[in-house]
Formats: sequence, C-alpha cells, structure tokens
Amino acid sequence: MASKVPKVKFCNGLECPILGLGTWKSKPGEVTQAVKDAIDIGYRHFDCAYVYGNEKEVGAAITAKIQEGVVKREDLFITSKLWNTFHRPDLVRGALTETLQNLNLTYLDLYLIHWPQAYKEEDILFPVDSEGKIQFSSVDFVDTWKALEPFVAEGLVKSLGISNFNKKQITRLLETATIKPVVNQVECHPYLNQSRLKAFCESQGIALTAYSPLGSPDRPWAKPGDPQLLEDPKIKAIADRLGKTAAQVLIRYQIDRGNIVIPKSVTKSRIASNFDVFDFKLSQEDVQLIDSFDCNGRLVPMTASLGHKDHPFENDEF
Ligand code: NAP
Ligand code: SBI
Repeated sequence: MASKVPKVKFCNGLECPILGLGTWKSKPGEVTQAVKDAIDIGYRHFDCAYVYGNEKEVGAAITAKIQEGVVKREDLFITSKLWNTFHRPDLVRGALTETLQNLNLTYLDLYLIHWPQAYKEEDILFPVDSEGKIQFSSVDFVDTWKALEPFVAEGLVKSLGISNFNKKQITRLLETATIKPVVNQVECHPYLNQSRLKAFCESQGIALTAYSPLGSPDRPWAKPGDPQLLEDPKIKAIADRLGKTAAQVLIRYQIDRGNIVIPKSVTKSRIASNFDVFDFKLSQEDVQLIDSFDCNGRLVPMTASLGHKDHPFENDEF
C-alpha cells in the first residue's frame, strides 16, 4: 500500500516521510503497542534515541509488523541518535552497534549526533560530580562526526545528521565534513519557530526536523502555570475555524513550512488524529499569523549542561 505521507528529499538524494512518531518519554510498557498502532495507521517514520531507554521495545514492534507482513524494512524510516557520553571516536561504533541490536535492525535510515556537547565517558548517561553537576568531556563534535562518516559506506546508516546544533556549530562542522548532515533536528513550534536557523539550514541544503511540535506538555520539568501550546486560544481559534484540532494545526504548521515533524503520542486515538493532517493545508496568511506567535519560548533548554564549551543555546546568534 502506497503511503499517503509526502516525503522530503535530502541533499544526498534519499527521502524521508515528512511526518514521524516521536518516542521520548514513551514508557517501555506502552511504546511497543504505540508503534504497532502507528504502523497500522500508516506511520512509516519513527524517531528513536539510545537515551530514551526504550529502543528494544520500539524494535519489538517493528520486528512484529515486518513478520506479520504489514510492512517491509525498506518501507520504514528509522532514526536514532548518538548520546553525549559516546562522542569519543573510539566509542561511536559500539554505541551504534548497541542501538542496532536494540532495534533489531541491520541499518538505520538516519543517525544523529544528539547534542553537540560531549559528556564524560562513563557508564551512566548523565555523569554527575559530587554536587550533582554534569561532568563534561572535551571531545570535539567535529572529531565525532569524522568517526561516524565510515558507517555510511559500510551500509550501517543511510544518512547522517545532527540535532540541537546552532549556526556556528553547523558552519564549523561543514568546514571539515566529507559527508554532509542531511538534517538538523531542533525544537520547533509557534513559540520558537526557528525561522533564522531554518533559513540558514536551507541555505546549506540541510532539512529541519521539528521536535516538541506540540509544546512537549509531558516534559519532565513542566511546571503548573507554564504556557500550554495545545491550549493557546489563538491556536484553538484557528483550529476551530478550520474544523481541526489544535494538535493538527501545530503539525500542519510544520508541514506547510516544509519541516519534517515528529509528534509523540502513546495514545491510539491521538496517534491517529495526529496522522490525519493530509486533507487540509494552512493558508499563507495562517502560517504568517502563527509565525507571529514566536516569543523565544524554548521548552527544552538543556540547562543541565549550561557552561559546556559546546552548549548550543548559550551566546548563540541562532
Ligand atoms: P510533543 O510531541 O510536542 O508532545 C508530546 C505530548 O503531547 C505527549 O504528552 C502526548 O501525550 C501529547 N499529545 C500528543 N498528541 C496529542 C493530541 N493530539 N492532543 C493532545 N495531546 C497530545 O513533545 P516531545 O515528545 O518533546 O517531542 C516529540 C519528539 O521529538 C520526541 O518524542 C522525540 O522523539 C523528539 N525530541 C528530540 C529531541 C532532541 O534533542 N533531538 C528533544 C525533544 C524531543 P500522550 O503520549 O499521552 O498521548
Ligand atoms: C532524555 F532521555 C532525558 C533527558 C532529556 O532532556 C533533554 C531533552 C531530551 C533529549 O536530549 N532528547 C529528547 O528527545 N529529550 C532528553 C531525553
């Protein structure tokens, strides 16, 4: 069955479904069913990461749906990410191997450097000192990238990309990269629409993937009284006028700007309604109206590693 999801063409000629399912915070006990439901609904793109601690359970769903004959491996687009404690060049192969084993795959469609900043190479994912502060590593992401590049020729990954990189960091990476990153996955929604970073990425042939497109209401550090994007009356008014939900408008906002978008849900009805966005389009006026809601409203500031030489959001132009 042909997928109804449009694809974005990468600078290396490969393609990616513009809509995928996010899996951060999806509990191991819930995510297998969520991914199975998503595949039945028509999703073909899944956004995973080693640090989410649920790759095995995502892999179980993928394996089951391939065994059932519902999809073939080549119909799927699977992303995962190299965590910050594995940036040292001698550690990247082991990290990718473990992710492939977890997901029960022989290759990834896309492997991202999850964050530009490296953490101390320890057995725990968030190594902290006696005061609870994250311990940094001085490994340069340029050297990490060099260690990832051979995986493409080896067939272990189809494409390489980056996540949470700012303009300066992308510029530096491009100076020495032999293989260009195909995407930069960054936080993107009406309160932080990333218009300048998007324009820069586009100028370099790099696609933008929008994470937390619904405002990440389940982010662990959300506090009562924080602004709630899905409840924003201005978004709701647009949704009501179009006969759509706020979530559908937020997803369509990304698609109509040409961004790849990866909303997370473990709720079957939401997984379905978030996918039901291909029978309408926002007008240019509505996209511009939503653009005007930008307020530098970053929801995933990664404050734990502020002070790191490669923290992407400190003193960045964009
Ligand atoms: P999000 O997709 O903006 O929001 C997810 C939350 O919205 C969940 O609580 C979900 O609830 C709820 N939700 C989903 N559909 C809904 C609907 N139709 N109506 C009402 N509520 C709805 O947040 P996110 O998980 O932060 O971002 C999406 C994905 O981006 C992540 O899962 C991850 O794959 C990726 N990401 C990457 C990075 C990075 O550093 N590269 C950082 C953050 C996120 P239920 O699940 O309970 O239905
Ligand atoms: C985690 F598994 C734990 C913490 C955390 O904080 C920042 C946001 C993030 C991340 O790095 N990538 C995500 O999708 N969420 C995350 C993930």
